[in-house]
Amino acid sequence: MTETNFTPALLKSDVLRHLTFTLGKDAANASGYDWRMALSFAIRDRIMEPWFASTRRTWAEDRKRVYYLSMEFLIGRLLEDATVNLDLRDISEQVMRELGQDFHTLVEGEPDAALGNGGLGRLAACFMESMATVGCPAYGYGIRYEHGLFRQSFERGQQVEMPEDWLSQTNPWEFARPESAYVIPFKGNVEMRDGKEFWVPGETVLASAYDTPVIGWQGKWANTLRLWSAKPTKQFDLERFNRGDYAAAAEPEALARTLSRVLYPDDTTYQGKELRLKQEFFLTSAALQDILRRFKTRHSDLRSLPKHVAIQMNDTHPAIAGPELIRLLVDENGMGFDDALDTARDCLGYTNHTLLPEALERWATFTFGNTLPRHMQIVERIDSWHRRTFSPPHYIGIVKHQEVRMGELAFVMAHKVNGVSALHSDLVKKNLFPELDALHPGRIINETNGVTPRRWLKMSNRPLSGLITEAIGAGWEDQLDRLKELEPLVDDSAFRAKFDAAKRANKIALEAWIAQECGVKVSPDALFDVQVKRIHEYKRQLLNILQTVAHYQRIKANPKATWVPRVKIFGGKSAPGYAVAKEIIHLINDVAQVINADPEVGDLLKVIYPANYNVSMAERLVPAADLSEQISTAGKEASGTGNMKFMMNGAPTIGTLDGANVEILQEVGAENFFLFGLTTDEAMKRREDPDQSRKAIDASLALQNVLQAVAEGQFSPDQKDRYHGLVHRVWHHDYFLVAADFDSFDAAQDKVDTAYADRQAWIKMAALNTARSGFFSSDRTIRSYMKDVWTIPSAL
Ligand code: 26V
Repeated sequence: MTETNFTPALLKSDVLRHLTFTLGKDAANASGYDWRMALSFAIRDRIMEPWFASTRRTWAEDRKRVYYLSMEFLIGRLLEDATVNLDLRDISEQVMRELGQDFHTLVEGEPDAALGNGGLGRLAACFMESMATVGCPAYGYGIRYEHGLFRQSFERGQQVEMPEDWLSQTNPWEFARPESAYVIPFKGNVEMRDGKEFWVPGETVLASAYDTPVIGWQGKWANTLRLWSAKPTKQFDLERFNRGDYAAAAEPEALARTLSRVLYPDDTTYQGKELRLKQEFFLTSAALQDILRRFKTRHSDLRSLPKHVAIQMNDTHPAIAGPELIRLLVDENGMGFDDALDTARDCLGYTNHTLLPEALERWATFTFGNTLPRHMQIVERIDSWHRRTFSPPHYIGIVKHQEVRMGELAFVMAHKVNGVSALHSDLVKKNLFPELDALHPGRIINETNGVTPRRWLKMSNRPLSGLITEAIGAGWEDQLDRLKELEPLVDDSAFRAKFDAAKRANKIALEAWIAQECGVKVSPDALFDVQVKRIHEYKRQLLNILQTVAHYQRIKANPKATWVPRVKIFGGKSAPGYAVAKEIIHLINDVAQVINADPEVGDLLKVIYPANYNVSMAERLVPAADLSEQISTAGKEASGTGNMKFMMNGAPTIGTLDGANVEILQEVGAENFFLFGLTTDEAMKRREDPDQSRKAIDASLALQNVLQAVAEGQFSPDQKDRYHGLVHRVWHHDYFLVAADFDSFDAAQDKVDTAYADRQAWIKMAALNTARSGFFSSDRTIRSYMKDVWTIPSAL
């Protein structure tokens, strides 16, 4: 990069040039959209040099590359992130001010790229940023969904889904690469030709590439996110058109485009939908064809592929990569099956992100064989090869009960399998793949998740990141362990005052936003208690809202007592077909309405649930949080990554011993963490008692009162029996142990109140959370993958 790129004068002239020549607008009548585009293009220009330089170096030094295959990339906005990593954030603000524009307002005009559901997709986005930051040559491969995750609104307290439309505006960050396109085959038959199997597809679509550069911290390295868009192989049926059948002439086009039309919004229950399988193969085949094409421009011996190529499967969604790579090597490149299998496995790694049985992918052999007939044969062959070679004591089948099990397939086809937190990786070994672990000792490893501190601290929390730089100097952004240097300062009252002021500034900003968004006035003196994540029974938003009701009842019983004022903030979407999750959303909104309208309660308790939680909303909420709710049933949350963002931003956790909470507790110390609830082992034991929830309710007067109020319709006066079903489930089918953990959670919340009331002690605890969060940088995670899974050195 040349220093002159960084002068405000040059940036300004580039913005104006783009406004004129790229947007075709006169400054006098340019809209906010036009100005944002002009700035985005001017910033984008400054990414090109590091991007090209990185690519050139990778080629010149013939470096090994990582290919991160993911059905989801939950990116959010890119403009401010790019300015931060190029060190142009403040200059951009200044330049736009001189042009009469408010940087903040412009930035917020950018739609979120919401090409993901939740944790798994956001992790992929953090990994892309960290791979660029640590100089790991990499490509992300995904699908360029026309519609990302749906927009959520509430109508009479209930979730309503609307299509999301991020591409209806120009996306300034992507480059169409129509020259990089691959034919993706489906269906048809396998025929024998000269004693070899030969796939004759029944239909084909074209995968066409769109590239987005991903720039790392300080622009030292940049990688590519390559997203595939489906196009028809046959643009247009000219014969039909000429016959006058205009609608039918466009059919192949319409059919092909459905493939990249929409992101599946259910990340909790697996449904064997053919279109989903086709999407998975579409991504995977396009990526592998692209990888082999790139490899072959330099090398000819495909057996050496693993020396140059590491392919990471983000969950089982791209697990067809095993069979597809074998197919490409055997059918299209003449390699023998056993060599192809070894080659593929030496390239492939598999990350597991969930233990929930209902989320594990299994395809009916009928669907699988119909859609991918050649792969069905290859899967059978992998399966029998595996049994023959390792002769397991018990039957392990990739194909079992007329289903293809994608977890087993991914495991067998990967040289490393990893969980995403210490506890989770243990459970992957002990509960999910015990037999496979015994056959392949050492294959399962742990790679605890992380988050990028550039987006989640530097960019989104300017008051705190400014204070950190003031306190320990610059350079912590890519050496997050340096936050440890803050530790001695927590005993300095001047530092604590500044830390508190930073948090307060964020809370005041959020207060204004809540007023505008929800029409509710909250007090920044209250404790901001935040639970934001997808709505799922195992994440137990129900436990949180029921405890909120208990707290409300106690205030009502004794309104004059001294209460620590709280704002309970919820955020999150439910899968559209997940009825129980939708009921929980309804209940939260109903409870909010009653409590927020109660004059006797006033500022003592407010319940806020802004609609359409997404990455950008997280960037507002996380910095303003006083308390982080991480309250999943032990053994169910693979890792969590929101928990890490809150910790970094100085919000202590109230949480169970689940996922990465275990490691957060370890890092921050028990005195700075509000632990409650059953452990994984205790939870499993507890479920053996069919009467467990009734016993817990019998033992808890508080819970009895809460359940009675909800069941009676105190929060649904317009429909008193609305929550009969929900309350019945807590009594009789409480698999996620809401009742069993209720009193323990309630007591922990009480400790939070007591701790919060001691202002200086609380600020110290909050600051220690930030100071001890260095481990949770995704840079650490990526370096560990590079060493233990990918065997790739840094290019920096
Ligand atoms: C499953 C399915 C089923 C088929 C349809 C679409 C779909 C989409 C996603 C999933 C799997 C979701 C698994 C997931 O998101 N796991 C989360 O991964 C985070 C990153 O490792 C981790 O922090 C969370 O604890 C974990 O729930």
